[in-house]
Amino acid sequence: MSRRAEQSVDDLVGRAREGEARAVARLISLVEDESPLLREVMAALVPHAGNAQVIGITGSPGVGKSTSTNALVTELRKQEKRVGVLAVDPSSPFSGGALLGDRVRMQDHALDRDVYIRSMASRGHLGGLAWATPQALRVLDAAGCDVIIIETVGVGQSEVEIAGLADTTVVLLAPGMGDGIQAAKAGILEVGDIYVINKADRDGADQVRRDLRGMIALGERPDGAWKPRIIKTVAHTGEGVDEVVAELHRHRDHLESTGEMQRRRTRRARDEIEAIAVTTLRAKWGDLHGYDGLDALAEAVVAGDKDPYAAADELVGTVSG
Ligand SMILES: Nc1nc2c(ncn2[C@@H]2O[C@H](COP(=O)(O)OP(=O)(O)OP(=O)(O)O)[C@@H](O)[C@H]2O)c(=O)[nH]1
Ligand SMILES: [Mg+2]
Repeated sequence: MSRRAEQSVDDLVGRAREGEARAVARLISLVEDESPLLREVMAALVPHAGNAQVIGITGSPGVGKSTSTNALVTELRKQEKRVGVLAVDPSSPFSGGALLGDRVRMQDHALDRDVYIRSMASRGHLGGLAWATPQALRVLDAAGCDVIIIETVGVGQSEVEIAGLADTTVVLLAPGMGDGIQAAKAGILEVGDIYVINKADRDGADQVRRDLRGMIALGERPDGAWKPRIIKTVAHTGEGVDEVVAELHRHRDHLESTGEMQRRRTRRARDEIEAIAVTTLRAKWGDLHGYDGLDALAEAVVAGDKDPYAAADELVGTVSG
């Protein structure tokens, strides 16, 4: 990279660290656009990252994730924490639409310098969520966020995937949504560090709690392991949200004192390295479509001179070489 580009990346990182929202936005855009500056940006962030507690919020559509995120931000701001929110839509190539509603539900914090809210769509990326989200997390972390909340929009595999990115996973359930069955199906009973029964102002919250408690109790946990608590909240009034925040802090202390934080982060970094490496390889593969050697290999397979595995090995040798 040219000297000028280097200076501007350093400058951007410096301004992001001072809490300038525009600089943070620009850095995340460089991630989303897979900018040629990305490697440089990531290298510049290294000395500043590693402090933030990353919290994943998962749960069925409409369970109250955005409302709860908004309430959590309010509570964390009372403690003067700098907070980042990443709303990730893994299925849509657009950052508008459904995410617009989330913005509205989080608008309490629109003018707060110490709250950074960003919507991200990750479908355009080869590595999807696994690739782009950790890089955006690094930006927010380096920008000085004490806590980063990731909310996924939409359903499916992504809910469990997001748990892989978080230090602490909060699973939201609510009465009247058939959540008991959904929870078991999505495997979120294994990933929850904190369970929240939201919409506790509605009938049936205690029943959901009983069902959930029964299901959690079924899982074996070794001595000294974290025992997830179940907390009832009413997200739009903020009731119970202080308890959730207290539990978030307690979980962070637990992760740090047991070495589990280090283990989770190492596992996450492994996934991240793998996703980047695979993406890099795939990009090289793309270039190989125009590679004459591939035609020659294909002809050899058709002629019966080579089996496809041997041909593929030869090709992989070329790609990695
Ligand atoms: N009665 C009641 N309604 C709530 C509560 N929390 C959220 N809601 C309402 O439930 C609806 C969905 O809330 P959201 O926060 O958008 O839910 P979400 O999980 O983010 O939804 P998606 O992002 O679409 O998956 C909204 O109309 C909220 O006002 C609550 O504690 N009690
Ligand atoms: Mg939402």
